[in-house]
Amino acid sequence: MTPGMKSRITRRMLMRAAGLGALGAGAGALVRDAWAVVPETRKGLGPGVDTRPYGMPSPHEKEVVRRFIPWMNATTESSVSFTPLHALEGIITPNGLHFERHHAGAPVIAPDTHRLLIHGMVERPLVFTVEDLKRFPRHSRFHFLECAGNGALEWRGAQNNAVQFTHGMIACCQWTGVLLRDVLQYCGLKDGAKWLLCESADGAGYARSLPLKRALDDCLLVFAQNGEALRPEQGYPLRLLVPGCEGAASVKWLARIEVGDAPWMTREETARYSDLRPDGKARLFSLEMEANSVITNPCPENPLKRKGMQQLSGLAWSGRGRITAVDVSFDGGVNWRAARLEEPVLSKCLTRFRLPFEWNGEEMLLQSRAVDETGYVQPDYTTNRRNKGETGIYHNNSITTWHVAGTGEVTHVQLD
Ligand SMILES: Nc1nc2c(c(=O)[nH]1)N[C@H]1C(S)=C(S)[C@@H](COP(=O)(O)O)O[C@H]1N2
Ligand SMILES: [Mo]
Repeated sequence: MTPGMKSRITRRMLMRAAGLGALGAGAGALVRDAWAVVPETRKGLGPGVDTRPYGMPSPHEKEVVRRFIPWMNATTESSVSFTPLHALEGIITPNGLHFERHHAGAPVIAPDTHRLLIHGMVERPLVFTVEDLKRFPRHSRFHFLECAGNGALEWRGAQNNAVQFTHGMIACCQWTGVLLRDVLQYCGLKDGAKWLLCESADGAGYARSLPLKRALDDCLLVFAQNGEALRPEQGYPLRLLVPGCEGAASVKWLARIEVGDAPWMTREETARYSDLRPDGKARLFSLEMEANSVITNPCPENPLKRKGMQQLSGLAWSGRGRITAVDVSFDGGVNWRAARLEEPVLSKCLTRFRLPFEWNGEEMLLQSRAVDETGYVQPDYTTNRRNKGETGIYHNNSITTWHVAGTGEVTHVQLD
């Protein structure tokens, strides 16, 4: 730019150049001296290529971290850390921000000493190294992983004023691995085989029963997430991924698969991860995560800062397939408007929805409601409670309500 051009830059020109004409007042500041805004950093040298062999986010993003709730569990080794959903864009969770749920901490296991034993009702009981498994055909697939306890705080009546805590037990990665089906067929399944026991190498001796039908569908033995090796927290060097199902089924540090004809009824599928109904009976193996959604902007962590155009967005997902629609209400569920679903819209994967709107300081009750390809519609809190009972803490996919005050402040409220 020449000094002569400088004086001719008007606010309208700047906005048009950026394609922001519709934003109205307040979206930018009037420039009087363009030279005054040349960054200081352009005058000096930044750190060289030898300073960060493995890159980290800008120090200005240091608040974007996983967080945990100290009172929730007795120890941090058997606990959960939450994904900062409010600070993320698109549908992929960066590896360092993937929520963690451990029952005995995250062990660091050397890949060359790790083994997977497959035995029980198979023709050929075999022990695999990770290298052995990598010789099967590989697949990379985008899937969410969600703990059945996501939303549990709300079920318990704790009005957590942060989307990180109401919905942060979810993450979404491109997972790379081999099909469990291929490996099981290589071992040869015996007639009558109906269930698997999947057991880990961690201190918890964590184990879950998995219906064989599901194992032969789209389950992956995973060794990579988002293009790099699994993180220790996610089960390095090998984990099971059961797409669309409660996270507890996706056994990390996977070390043993036993094939049998009935479920094992381990602690983690009876005393835990089951839903006690009002009639005294429990829902067991309710594996599929039902359609759910939440608005991440605005949300308690992202209040509205000024009037005018707002960029509402959020996440929707279903363990049963693709999301087909997300509706947004500004008045607590009386009227609904269709949000735009951003591509890609994939099966058993997070879907980003967007809906720009104009805000003039009015109070709002914001809600989102997801619909999946089976026609399932995300329920409101009261309906969901009626179906799943009053005592449970798992499988809460109720519609969430954010109250937006005239100041733009956002709080989590419960509508009956
Ligand atoms: N070996 C082992 N596998 C495990 C667990 C565990 O504690 N140990 N936790 C389970 C639960 S309850 C969930 S929700 C997911 C969490 O996976 P993540 O820590 O990668 O987010 O792992 C599952 N697999
Ligand atoms: Mo979980």
